[in-house]
Parts: sequence; structure tokens; C-alpha cells
Amino acid sequence: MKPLALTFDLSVVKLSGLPSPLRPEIALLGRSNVGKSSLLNCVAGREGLARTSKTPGRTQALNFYNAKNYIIVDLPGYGYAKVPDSVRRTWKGLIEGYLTRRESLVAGVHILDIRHDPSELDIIMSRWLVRRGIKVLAVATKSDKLGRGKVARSLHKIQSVLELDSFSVLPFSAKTGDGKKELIRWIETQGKA
Ligand SMILES: Nc1nc2c(ncn2[C@@H]2O[C@H](COP(=O)(O)OP(=O)(O)OP(=O)(O)O)[C@@H](O)[C@H]2O)c(=O)[nH]1
Ligand SMILES: [Mg+2]
Repeated sequence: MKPLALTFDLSVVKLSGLPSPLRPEIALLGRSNVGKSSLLNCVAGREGLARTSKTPGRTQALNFYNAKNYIIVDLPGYGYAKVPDSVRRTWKGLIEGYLTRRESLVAGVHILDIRHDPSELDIIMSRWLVRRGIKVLAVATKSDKLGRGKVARSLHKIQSVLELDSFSVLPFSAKTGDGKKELIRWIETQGKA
């Protein structure tokens, strides 16, 4: 499976700066530090495409990456307690505004840590998207951190808490490449829709 050919296009720090909605967009969303940017680098086969960090709050803007027929948007993470209130409000406005109103948004890759149950915010974000008729794939990342039995249990838990169909939760690891092929295929399918 060939990696996705992606090139960085632009960073948006306020909703008024969003580009014209010309092509279908696929958003990468999830809690702070869960591994959104690492997942992007993994499917693009390029380590340094998006900046990643051990410290939560690395991605602070909506970052747009162009593929041939669609766009991938790497979002700031939500739920990080240690940023100042003013910053949190800005990110919240950006993420909420984008997910609830962006007309070119067709699909969301909802990234969760396979070791943790979905948070309140995870449930809220997932519901918004489903209600808008946006396709959602939940990706349980860092699968390298758990043994097989625990992976299966965790997938089941995420699926039931988020009330998703079976097969809508994919185990993934940016470290080992687990789930990479399936994720690339899913993104390409959504990008054609
Ligand atoms: N073991 C393991 N570590 C991972 C994996 N994916 C990401 N990480 C680590 O998790 C940390 C956060 O990764 P990022 O990709 O920056 O996370 P993010 O969700 O983009 O973070 P924010 O932009 O701050 O919201 C880094 O230390 C990564 O190396 C994975 O699949 N396995
Ligand atoms: Mg990031």
C-alpha cells in the first residue's frame, strides 16, 4: 500500500481565515497528545511532515494538507487541562466551529488512545459528527502498548461507548504500522466520495 502523497498547505488560527471549501476535507480529531500528528506522518510515510511532541498542545492551529482530490486537516487536541483558559477558549472555538459548520467536511478520523476509555469530550465530538451525517472512523492508536487480548477488549469498549457500528474502530500504531493499510484505504475512499 502506497503512503498518501500529502503536502502541507496552510495553518489557520481563526475561523475567518478558513480557505474556500473547494474540495472534500477529512479531519483528524482527538484529545491532546493522543497521536493525531504522528498518525498523519505515518500514513504519509514522512516523519517530519507534521510536528509531534511528548508535550500536549503541540498542534495549535488547523493545519491543512493537500492530497490530489481531497484535503486532510490536522486539528489541535481537546481536553488538555494545562493550557491557559484564554488559549483553551480559542482552540475550543476553532475546533467546534470547524466540526459543526464546515460545509466541505465529509469525514472524521477520531483518534483515541487504546489504553483509555473515551472521555466526555470524545463522546460529544463523535455525536456532533454523526448527527451532521459525517462519516466517522474511530482509530484506537498506540496499539503497540497493549497485548492482543486487551486490544480486543478496548476496541469493544470504544465501540459501545461511542455507539458506533462494528468495524468502525480500527486498532492502529504509528510505531509498528498496525492498521496503516486499512486507514490509508479508508481515507482514500472518503476522499473520492
Ligand atoms: N507508542 C506509541 N507512541 C505514539 C504513537 N503515536 C504517537 N505516539 C507518541 O505520543 C506523543 C504525542 O504524539 P502527537 O502525534 O504529537 O500527538 P497529537 O495528538 O498530535 O498532540 P497535540 O497536537 O498536542 O494534540 C508523542 O510522544 C508520540 O511519539 C503510537 O502509535 N505508539
Ligand atoms: Mg498534533
